[in-house]
Amino acid sequence: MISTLIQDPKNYVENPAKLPVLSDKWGQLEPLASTFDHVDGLFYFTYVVCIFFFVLITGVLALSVVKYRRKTFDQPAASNVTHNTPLEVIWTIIPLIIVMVMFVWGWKGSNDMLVAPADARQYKAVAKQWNWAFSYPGSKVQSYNELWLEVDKSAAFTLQSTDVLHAFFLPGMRVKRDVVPGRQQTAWFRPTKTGDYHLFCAEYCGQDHSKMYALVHVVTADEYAKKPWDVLKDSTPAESIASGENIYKALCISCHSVHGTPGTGPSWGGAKGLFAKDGDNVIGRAREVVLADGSTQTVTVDEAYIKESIAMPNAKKVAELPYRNNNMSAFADLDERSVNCLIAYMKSLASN
Ligand code: HEC
Ligand SMILES: [Cu+2]
Repeated sequence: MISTLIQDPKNYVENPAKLPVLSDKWGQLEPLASTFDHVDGLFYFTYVVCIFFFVLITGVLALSVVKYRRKTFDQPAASNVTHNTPLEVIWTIIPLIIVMVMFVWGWKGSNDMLVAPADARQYKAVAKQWNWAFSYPGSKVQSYNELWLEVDKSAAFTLQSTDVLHAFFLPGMRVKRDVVPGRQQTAWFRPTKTGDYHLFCAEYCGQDHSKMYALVHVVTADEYAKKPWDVLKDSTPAESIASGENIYKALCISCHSVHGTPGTGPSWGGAKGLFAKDGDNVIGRAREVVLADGSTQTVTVDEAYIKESIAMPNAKKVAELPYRNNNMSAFADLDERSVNCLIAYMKSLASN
């Protein structure tokens, strides 16, 4: 599920060389990689209209200021025009026509963007602080911060947020949609070129918003059929630990450290970590937790506590400050194999 490319979300920021380059030409859109060419047409049309009228209006204005200025203090006004009906009709009708062209063009285009074709593949994208999780039709495995799509095949998304406002922005596909908690949004597009594309979160969503990023791979039908996202290795304990570490880096690293350094959430390792070593055994440490009703309780960290902390973080909140006042977004949709890999990784961090 986690590819080898993944995925310390911070990697993308630290290794920009890995990323597709954004168009840096002034005033130009990203190269178009979907069927939504009306966005480009409308954008450049509006752009040209704006430049034309800017030059025309400021030009006439500047010319008049110079040519018809009062040259001596007592020069009388050369003329005293109050209105000009034909001219006023013209400068009302022409802009009206131009604006109607923009309206119809944009209205038709935005209608096309709302309704996905019937043969579109149905994906789900879940946004949370600070990562993206993607579900594929006919596959139980999700991928994180990395998405695979087939070229020339419509992809329809339901968009969900488990915490705050995010936005699903693929500049190359000409798609941008807010992801609103408690509400199901949709978006679709048909990628037309193979390659790697950006998916940014385009709505400020907290401290690591700028690192909330996913890489979108548009691949051929043959490559897509191999399910490149389905690569979770967990057949040996060592593989499970390595996979757990990858998932940690994709989903949890922004709030949890593994060597004792405090973060938004408590560290998984170090003297106050989740597990301690007792000879050859790994045992859970004691935790003071706050229940939903506000009462406190002492628990011993075990698999059930970890699973509950992942799926329902508010059921038992760590009582220690500042963690008690910080929130973790729920990962209720994380599949069981991934959770088991995470637990294997957490246990591998046990120290004396
Ligand atoms: C947005 C920040 C954030 C992210 C991302 C996050 N957590 Fe947390 N986590 C917290 C906070 C804050 C707490 C402490 C408050 C609480 O218990 O809800 C916590 C507590 C926990 C606990 C209980 C820890 C203890 O010491 O008893 C576990 C287990 C846990 N998180 C697992 C995870 C896993 C697994 C992931 C990734 C899949 C993850 N967290 C991602 C913020 C986060
Ligand atoms: Cu976001």
